[in-house]
Amino acid sequence: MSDPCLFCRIVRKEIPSTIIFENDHVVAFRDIDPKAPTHVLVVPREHVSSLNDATDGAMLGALLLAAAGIARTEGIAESGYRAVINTGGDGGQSVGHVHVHVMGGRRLAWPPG
Ligand code: DGP
Repeated sequence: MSDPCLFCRIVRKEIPSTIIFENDHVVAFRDIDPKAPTHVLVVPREHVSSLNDATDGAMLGALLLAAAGIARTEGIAESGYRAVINTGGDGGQSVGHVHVHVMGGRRLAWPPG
């Protein structure tokens, strides 16, 4: 049976995506439905369902360091950006593999809707 996790399949390149960065710990690819001029998802190679299930501090650090690096290479580090981890139903999480949204390139409203 094929892996039901969409992002695990993207990590393994079974499903095409526009990957812009990868290292031993994380893979980053463009969101299929961008909500800002730059909208990248950073995911761990290892399957972790949500932030609620994350116990590996090194993995979480790798996600955030990759997010900051992507902001620099995307040219939004100085103008500003948002790194968001939607978690659970009220948090708006729709894919059950923890991921950081890196969004920028326009002024983002606060608070989010
Ligand atoms: P969230 O709602 O926080 O779980 O974010 C999931 C994001 O994943 C959402 O912004 C859309 C994106 N997404 C869903 N399916 C795909 C896909 O097949 N490819 C890519 N690149 N992004 C996807």
